[in-house]
Amino acid sequence: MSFICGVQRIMPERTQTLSQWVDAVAQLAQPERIQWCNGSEAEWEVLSREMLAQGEMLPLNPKTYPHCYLHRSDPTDVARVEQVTYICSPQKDDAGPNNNWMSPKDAHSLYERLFSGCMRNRTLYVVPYCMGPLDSPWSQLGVEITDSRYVVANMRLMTRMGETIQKRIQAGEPFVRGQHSLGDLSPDHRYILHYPAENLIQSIGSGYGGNALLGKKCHALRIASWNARQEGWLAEHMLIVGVENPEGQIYYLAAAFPSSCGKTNLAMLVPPPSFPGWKVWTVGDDIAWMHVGHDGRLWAINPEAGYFGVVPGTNATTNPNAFRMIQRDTIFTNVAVTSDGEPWWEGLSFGTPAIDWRGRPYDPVNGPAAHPNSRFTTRAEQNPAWSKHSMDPMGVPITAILFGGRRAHVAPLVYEAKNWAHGVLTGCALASETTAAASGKTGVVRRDPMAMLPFCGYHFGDYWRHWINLRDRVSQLPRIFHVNWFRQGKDGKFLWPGYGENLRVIQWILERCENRITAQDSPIGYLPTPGSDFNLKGLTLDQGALGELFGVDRKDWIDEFENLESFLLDYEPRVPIELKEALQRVQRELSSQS
Ligand code: OXD
Ligand code: MN
Repeated sequence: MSFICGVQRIMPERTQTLSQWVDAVAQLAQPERIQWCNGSEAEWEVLSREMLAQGEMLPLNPKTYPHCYLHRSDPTDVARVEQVTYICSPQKDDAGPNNNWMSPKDAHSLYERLFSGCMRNRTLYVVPYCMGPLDSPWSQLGVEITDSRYVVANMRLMTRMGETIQKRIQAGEPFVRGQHSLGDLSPDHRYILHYPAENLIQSIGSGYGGNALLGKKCHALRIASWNARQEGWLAEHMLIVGVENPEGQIYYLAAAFPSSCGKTNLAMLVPPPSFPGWKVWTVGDDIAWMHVGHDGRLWAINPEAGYFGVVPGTNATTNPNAFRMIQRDTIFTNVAVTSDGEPWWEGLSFGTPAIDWRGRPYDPVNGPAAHPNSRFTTRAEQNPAWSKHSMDPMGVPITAILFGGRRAHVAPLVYEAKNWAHGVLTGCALASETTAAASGKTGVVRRDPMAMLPFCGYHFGDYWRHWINLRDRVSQLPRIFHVNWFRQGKDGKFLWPGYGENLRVIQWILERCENRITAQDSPIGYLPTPGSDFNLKGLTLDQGALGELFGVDRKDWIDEFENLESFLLDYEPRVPIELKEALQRVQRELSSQS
């Protein structure tokens, strides 16, 4: 146990050294050889040559896409698998209804069975990595053991990886252990097991990013959220973005959206011509670790060093920064290819696919050319909007927290929570239509509190309590807002243009945070007054759009809160009283006005 900047670091006692642990895994998995990865260019040269020779990576057009490669995954292995993702906490109740639970004893014996001999004729790679800036007290070290070269190649881009981390661990720094094998890639033998009390992850049967790059969802969210509760900080599924106004002042926002709902686009937003002098800086596009700073503000670091983003829909208009960033040194997964050997995806806006994501000649009867959850992996520094403050050991101070979902109806464009408990309730009430990032049906509205449903490593009731309690420790609490870029009219068309125009919403949020403007009171929160303080200059919207974008339909909201109330019942008796009071207050106001 140690103290870092007021945080008590709690890591389980470890009796095994790094090499003893690697030896033990090797003894079970029986690899042909073991390779300790040092993160060097020479190592990448060899690895990439082997991957190309084995067909694990295919070259793309070297003239137009230098150092870019395509990886095709097994067609049954294209997304996160929530149904076989487990939290193996000592007590079942601590995992909560939001997680699948397996007892640590059963999980360990399942692991022993599945990992036995699973690396025969393969290489076992040892990948030491750091989540967060190398010199940050908030960063955490980890080691992933894997038999997938694709995983090594992606971990090189997504984390700070290599020899220096290995040395730090060998000198005694605590680390999270991750054991990964492709196994036989059969969905029946696929399991993602987390032991938060042991800082241990075991993943078998999948090579997909969210299941196999263990530094990302498994370590930086599921294990880290458990640690964060014990140590008094937050590990969240949030982008971190800096918004600079023409006066040169930068405000940092953290924003939670469910997977594939535009976090990367918002993090890399390009101000439209109607916002001269404004700049947007990306600190992170997926995960935020937030600590209470000495000044009583909440400070955020991005534990990742790269982006594992959804490709379809990315083009020079929707996300110019991402579009430019992925023109070189990028690994594409499950995109289509043109006859010129260029990557292609739906929404690219030019070119024609010749070969689909499965390697077949493209035929529209087979569905989309690129898989809807096809991805790019790129180093963060390639983003033209990359913020150098991503490297700051103490991170950036957070002015506002945004929660957003993909809601065709009900949720207005933006509203502000009335106080911290109401803000936590607003996050808790987050609901969104499902997307291709997880296996299962898409387009179904599901409750996804704080966009953490697939990622919170413990009981949601305790998690909300942890959020509520933060107000006693953060003297300058961020203000909390809810946004919805996806509202549709009766004809099914989006009412809001989104993308760069979302800066209008952010401007309103920042002006609220600076107490420069007033807002309309409503039971669900404070709303902009269209035509007065909300900047609509130069924007043409469909007729009637404003009324829907800024309106609260009382009947819809009464239903929404009834649904929320019954959702919360599943988490009793651990739902904080403050949340229930905030919920009842909204319900009272909604019904008193009807
Ligand atoms: C992701 C996800 O890959 O949320 O970021 O699924
Ligand atoms: Mn994500």
